[in-house]
Parts: sequence; C-alpha cells; structure tokens
Amino acid sequence: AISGHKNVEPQWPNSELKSEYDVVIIGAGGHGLGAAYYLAKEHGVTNTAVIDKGWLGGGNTGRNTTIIRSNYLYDESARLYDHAVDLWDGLSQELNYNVMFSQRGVMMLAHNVHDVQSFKRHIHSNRLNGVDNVWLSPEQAKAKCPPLNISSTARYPVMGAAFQQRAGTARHDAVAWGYARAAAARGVDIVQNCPVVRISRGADGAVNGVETARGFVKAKKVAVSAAGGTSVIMDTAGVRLPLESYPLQALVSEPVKPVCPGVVMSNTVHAYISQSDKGELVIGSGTDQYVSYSQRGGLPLIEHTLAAICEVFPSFRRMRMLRKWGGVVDVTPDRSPILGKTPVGGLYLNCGWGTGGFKATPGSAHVFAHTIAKDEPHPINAPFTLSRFETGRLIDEAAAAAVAH
Ligand code: PYC
Repeated sequence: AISGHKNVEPQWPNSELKSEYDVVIIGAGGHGLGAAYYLAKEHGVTNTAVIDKGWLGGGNTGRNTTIIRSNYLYDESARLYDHAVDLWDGLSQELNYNVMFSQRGVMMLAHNVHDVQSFKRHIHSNRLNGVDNVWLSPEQAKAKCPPLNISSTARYPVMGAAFQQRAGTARHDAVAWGYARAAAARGVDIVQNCPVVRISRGADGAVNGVETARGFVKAKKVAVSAAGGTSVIMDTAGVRLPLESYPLQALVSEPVKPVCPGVVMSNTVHAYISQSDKGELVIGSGTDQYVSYSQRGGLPLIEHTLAAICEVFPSFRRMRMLRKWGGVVDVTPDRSPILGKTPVGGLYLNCGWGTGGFKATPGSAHVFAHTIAKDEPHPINAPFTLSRFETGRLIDEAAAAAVAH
C-alpha cells in the first residue's frame, strides 16, 4: 500500500517476472524474503525471485500476534529458536529498518499441578541449553503484570509462571518490509499477486521451474515457504506431506494507556495477550478444530478466548474489541517444523511451524538459505527433516507450542 501512495518512494521495486532464475522462492512472507536476503548476503546468490500469490507479508507474517521466545523443550528446538532470538537482537541494525524488536519478556502462566511440573521441566531443560527461563511465584508474576488475577478463588488460579526475559515482540509488517527492501537492494526480484500453480519436474525427476499465472519460469532450485498453502503446492510436485492446515485467530482491543508490560500466555485456557505500541491489547486464540484454508475462523473460538482473558484479567472485561483476523497455520504431527531438503532434487521445504512461525523468522530464513545454497542442511536445521516421520525421530514440542493445535 505504501508504494501506491503519492510522493512516497517505493522501498523496493515491484519486479517483472523473468523467464529464468537460479532460485525461485514461493511465498513472500518473512521466512521467504529472509531466505532470499541471506542467500544474497551470505552465499552470493542474487539471481532469485520471491513470488507470492498475494501481497508481500499478507500471509501469516502479517496475521500473527508477534510473540518471540525460545523456551522450547528439546535441544534441537532450543538451538533453532534461540538462533532466531540471537538474530532478532540486531536485526534492525542488520536491515537498517526498525523491526521494533522489544525484549519485554514472555510469561507462561501455570494454572494447575500439571502446568507447574511441565513448566519447571522446561525451565531446567532451557537452562541446560543456555536459554534463559525462570520460575516466578504468583506474586512475582503479578508484579510483572499488575492486571493479573492471582486470587486463590479465581476460576483459573495462577500457581506460578515460567518467564523468559529475552523473549518479547516485534513489528510483524516491518520484518517483511525490512527483509524485502534489503533483499531487493541486493538484486532479488519480488513478484507479488502472481500465484504459482505448479512446481515442474524434468525427466530426471529434479525440479526445473514453476508454472505461474504469468507463465513458466525456469529455475535450478525451488524453495517453498508457503505456510498454510504448502501442502497444496507441494502436491503439484508429487510430494505428500504430514501437514494439516488450521485457522488461527487473533484480535485487538481499542487502545488504552500502558497496562500490560510484557507478553502473558495462558496455554491451558488458550489465550495470550500483549499490548502493542499503539496501546491496543493484542489477543490470540487456539486453532479452530477443523482443517481449512480460510484466513478467518469461527466466532466460538474467540468467544472462548475472551472469556478466558476476562477471568485471568478481570479489569479488561469492559474493553471493546476493534478488529479480528485469522491466519492459516500448517501443523505437523510433532508440532515442529520441516526445514530442509525433500526427496526431489533441487526442491527445498520450510513449513510446519504451526503457531511458532513468526518467532523463528530470522533463524529459519538464515539456515534455510544455507540449505538452499549448499544443498545440505545447516547443523541447526539438520534434525528437522521430512524423513523423521518415517524414521520416528520426532521432536515432540506439543507442550511448548503454547496453545492447542
Ligand atoms: O508463542 O507459541 C507461541 C504462540 C502460540 C500462538 C501464538 N504464539
């Protein structure tokens, strides 16, 4: 939209699609644009197109609640998500674009004995992996977020919380725009409103291009970073994936003065909240319980979320909600991403992030670029293979994934 306004310099050109590229990336969200940026910057690969069926950042990058954290249970995940936190810290300088990364802390509330045990297990595991995460008493939790109801008679009593200080939020659009501008400056073509309808394979079985709404484009390598649309586009290359796509909804309230300093997640009741720099309460829900590719969800889900928010933060009961939206999250059976090579030569896959995609953006993009450039995984994404669903070496992060999905 910005580039359509009068007297505003476009921040990146709206490129014409060429007939041939070294790399075509499907999906112009943060992950795809970031991969194009790191391919150019760190591997010298600049003959790249990032193609999107809609507008840049219009998928899950622009439709999430911007939570960033790395307090996952297993070593593999801690390395991956903490690599992302390390890159978030410094991304504004790296891109010369203010992505408003704010390490305001993420607090996960424990409402029952199971939560207490599970979060303490995560804290111990995180410490062994060098990931900061500490246990807070109910009083310490309230000191960090005064509107929190810690009464022992509350419907959802707060028995303590896990708190990661290095975690926080960033400005979602700015992440896409920053990577887009920086990638375009290094020669990457960004092509919007151009659906890819088929991934094409040659006689040797390897990819040789993509069929788009604007014609065929030859490519030596094709990388898919298409979130909820992944299974449909990968099917055209003959690759079936263990993915299900679900709507995930969020909503914002009218703006108020600062009242909620950090991010508070209540995984048990499927509600999480933070306050944007504009003052709006940003509230997220669990996934709808049916598969769908629609970027909206059912009202009962957000009614449930708001009912939970009102119990946990009674002073928010009279807030009015302004807008709601939905993204489409692609979910694997172990709630960890698939990030690496595929059985098809020259075809690379970045998907299955469920509710965890935004927080991973720079780390995922960085190791995905390495994988594409070198045709082998970076040590950090090596465990996140597609083949783990055949071998059984799963990375089960269902408990760390925060909300039911
Ligand atoms: O931080 O895992 C998360 C999360 C879940 C839903 C939205 N963010």
